[in-house]
Amino acid sequence: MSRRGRFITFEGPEGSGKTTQAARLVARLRETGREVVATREPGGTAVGERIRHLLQHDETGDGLVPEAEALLFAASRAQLVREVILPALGRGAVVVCDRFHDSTAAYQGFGRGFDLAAVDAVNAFAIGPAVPDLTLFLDLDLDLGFARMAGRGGSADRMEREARDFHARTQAGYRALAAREPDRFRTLDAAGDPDAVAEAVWREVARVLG
Ligand code: T5A
Repeated sequence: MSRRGRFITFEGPEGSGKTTQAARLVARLRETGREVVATREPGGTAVGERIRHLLQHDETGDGLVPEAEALLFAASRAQLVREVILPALGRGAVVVCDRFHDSTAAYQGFGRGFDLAAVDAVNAFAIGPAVPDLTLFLDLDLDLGFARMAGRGGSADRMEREARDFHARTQAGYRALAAREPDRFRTLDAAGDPDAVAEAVWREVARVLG
């Protein structure tokens, strides 16, 4: 399938502001008259949302072994790519995704400690040609992120309940991934106020959209 659109992903630790910034970017892009497809991971399709529930909130998920967890994230992604992302890119849309395959590398690769080459292979199988044009890594001090999540209220999901060490490995993993692919990744300081972060996001997106 020919690919005329652009694919932008948001990544980062818990509470770094991905959902907030993805929504702001989508609104600003739509003001330009472009077709914009906003989606998220895990989820974004009927199948993916069922997988999301299992991974995050269903008590059945408490029995998941880490290998099954990694493959379920990949399964949700494989569905999203074929059902939503590739068709949208083929139409020339801008696709904005809140988390994508780098989350599996960071959380399951670095966080759970799986061999990165194996995780890369699973990711490659799941995403096929849907490699992001731009990945915005919102980097934030872990404690600030946890404080934001606490301020938002609600109960923590299965991944959020992981130990701080796990989240520290994940964040270090993101930094390693950004260093590994400097052309695709842009690291943004997520500690600023939402307007400042949104301006930094916009500068990077404008560069990619031309
Ligand atoms: N996961 C996911 C894997 O382990 N492997 C995978 O392959 C994938 C795809 C997904 C979970 O699954 C894991 C990672 C996650 O643990 P989720 O519900 O999608 O779970 O959770 P997150 O992606 O972490 O999203 P969150 O909503 O939890 O955090 P966000 O999106 O980073 O932050 P956001 O925008 O919701 O903001 C959080 C709070 O901070 C405020 C917001 O108003 C909100 O209250 N805020 C700010 N406050 C001050 N200054 C700013 N600049 C702010 N920006 C936002």
